[in-house]
Formats: sequence, structure tokens, C-alpha cells
Amino acid sequence: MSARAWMTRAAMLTAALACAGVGGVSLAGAQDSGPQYPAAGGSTFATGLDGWKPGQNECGVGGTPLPLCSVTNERIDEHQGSLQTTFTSLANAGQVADGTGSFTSPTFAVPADADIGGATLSLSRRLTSDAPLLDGAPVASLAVDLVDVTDPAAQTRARVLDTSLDANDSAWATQTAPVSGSAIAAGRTYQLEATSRLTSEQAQALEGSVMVGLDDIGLTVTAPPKDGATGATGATGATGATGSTGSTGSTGSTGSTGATGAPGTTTVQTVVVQRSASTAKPKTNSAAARRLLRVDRLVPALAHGPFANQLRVRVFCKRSIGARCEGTLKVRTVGRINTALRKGVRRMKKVTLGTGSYQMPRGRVGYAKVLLNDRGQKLLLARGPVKVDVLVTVLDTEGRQQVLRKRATAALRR
Ligand SMILES: [Ca+2]
Repeated sequence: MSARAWMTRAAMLTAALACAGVGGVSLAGAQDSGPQYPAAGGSTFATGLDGWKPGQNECGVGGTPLPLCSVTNERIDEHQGSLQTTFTSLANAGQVADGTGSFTSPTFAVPADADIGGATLSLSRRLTSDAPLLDGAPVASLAVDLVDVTDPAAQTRARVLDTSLDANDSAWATQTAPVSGSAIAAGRTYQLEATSRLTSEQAQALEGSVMVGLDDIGLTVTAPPKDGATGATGATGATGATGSTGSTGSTGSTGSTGATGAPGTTTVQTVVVQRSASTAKPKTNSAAARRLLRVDRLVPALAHGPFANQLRVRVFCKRSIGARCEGTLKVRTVGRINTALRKGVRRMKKVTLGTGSYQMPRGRVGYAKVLLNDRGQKLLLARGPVKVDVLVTVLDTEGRQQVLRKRATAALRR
């Protein structure tokens, strides 16, 4: 987030608190231009890690590292410097992997004379990918803990934010979360710890990389209401907090109830409103996606010849796309099928039979290739034809990934 955006946020927050009758937000040593911790104005990673430490994380199953899966935590140049956790699967591991990546902030001490009423965590985040993503389901979670490290031998932590990210979160967005006054105290030392985790379902399906980005993170501590006189109004302050919950409700009412949602309090939660609106949108086969690309049908694969072991997907790249359609494809069984090829053994699983990528000029009809993987070939020969979902991604004109899904039958003919 730019310095200007931070100032706008601070101004909105101040306005909202003033509306609710709460006294000023200034603290000894506090900055008015944004979060105070771990750095004044928040960590922006403009020139480096800003003292944050990447965790040493691995993909694994129940603590055992998986050779075909990796996690990296690093600073990248995007968004004028940001943190990124990348989950990569080098092949279809076919096992449930647990991918976790983390960053820890520098420690920060809250002055012993600080007068604390509560705090707000704010950050920017996004989820990007070069792999087919689960349709409409959460792909990864992002959690932030406030860890009290005053006594290193007896650390305590409070979860401040726990949000899930999906294919619709590919653009940077700001998110805020309230921190209760009991989680942060004067005279103590803290660290923020941000953890990204792939959902086990996405980890199992991952073929390619999923990246979780983090930026502009900081904690803004606010003072409680001041004196007796304000104390009475202080009760109104509490109502203010309830007001913010109200604003989530206002998602629906944005059109009509605008006036009812009224008092400035609504402004504080604007971000949350946008977020719930985007979560509510259909993620697969959305109207936006269908304007770009049409998935017609799946051609059975042949075991021999020039198209050996390819499932071909007929697609139409519509004229409303920019220059061309491009993305990735994946063919996955709809239900669990018996993946054991020995007689008398049963191992039921949903299986990705093959993947591919495609590019097609605007206005064309053509075939996008999906190469069957070894297991896909064997299973189709042994169990085919099987019902599958064909998942095709396409980038829209704003660079957002859209996903189309078509139910079809996959077969491999000898
Ligand atoms: Ca930045």
C-alpha cells in the first residue's frame, strides 16, 4: 500500500473513532500516518526484508518431507517489494501433502507507559498461480499470530487473522482485523508471525506453483477512551465496534440501505465488505469466464498414432478476449475410482489423469491437448471410460484467472 493509502486509512480510522465519540488515537511515540509496529508506517519491504525472517518450511505428509513438493519463502520485487511463499509440486505426487510457509517479524516492544484500548492489524495479500486451481474452493489460508515473546521460554500467541484465499484473490487487496485489548499489553515485547498453508485438497491436486503474497503489514495500537466525561461516550465507542459488524451485513444493502448503514463507522470496514462480495461470486463457470472461452467436448484418447495418449479438448476462444486465450488444463475424475491395478486390491481415490497448457488466437475453435500421465494411461485402459471434470483456466482482460469446468467422459482406445 502506498504512503498515501496509509494516510487515507489513518484518516478514516480517526474519523470513525471521532464519530463514535472516542478520544484521539495518539500514543506516546505513535505515528499518525499508519501502523506503529513492527515499524512506523508498517513493513513495506521496499528495500529488503525489513527485519522479517523467512521460515524454513517443507512440504510433507505427517512430518515426512515429500521429494516432489517444495516451499520457498522470500522477498520479491513485486508490489514495490513484498513477501512471497511459493508452493510447488514437481509432479503429481498423488499424496496428501501439507504445505506450510511462514515469515516472522522483528520483535517490537510496546512502551510501558502506552495506554492501550485495542489494536488493528492491516496487510495486503494476494494468491497467484500457474497451476489449475480448485474450482470455487479455498486454495490456501493466511493466518497472522501476535506472539508475546517477552519471556522467550514462555511465549504465548493470539491468532489475529485467519483468512482463506482462492482463485478470485489474484489481485492485491487490503485486509484489516481487530486485535482485542487483552492480546496486547504495555511494557511487553511481541512478534508478528504470518503463516500460509495450502488446503490439503489443493495440495493433493497441485500441479505447478501457488504463490501467496504479503505486504504492507503492521499493527496500529489505539488508546482507550480518556476521562470520565468521555467515559460515558465510551459506551458509544463500544457500539461503534458493533457497528462494524453491521457493515458486513451492509454488503447486501449497499444498494438500498446505504442511508441506514450511515454513521461513519461503515467506512472502517469497507475492505471487509469488498472481500465478502468477492467471495460470494461464483468461481467456476462465471459469466465473466463464459464470455471468454467455451469448452465444447473431450475427444477420446488413442493408444497409438500421432495423438497417442492425448485427451483433446475442443475449445472456442471468443472475440471478447484481448488478443488470445491461454491457460492450463486438467482432467480429473469426478468420483473416486479404484487406483489399485492388482486383482483384489481396492484403493479408491480421485485422480488427475492428465494436464496441459494451451494458447489460442481470439475467435478460433481448436483443440487443447491434455497429456495423460502414466497413471492416467493405465487407469483409463483398465477402468475407462470414466466420468471426469475438465478444468480450463483463462486469463481475463484484467489479468485475473477464470476457471471453466466441463463434465465429460474420458476414454483411451487401444
Ligand atoms: Ca511493498
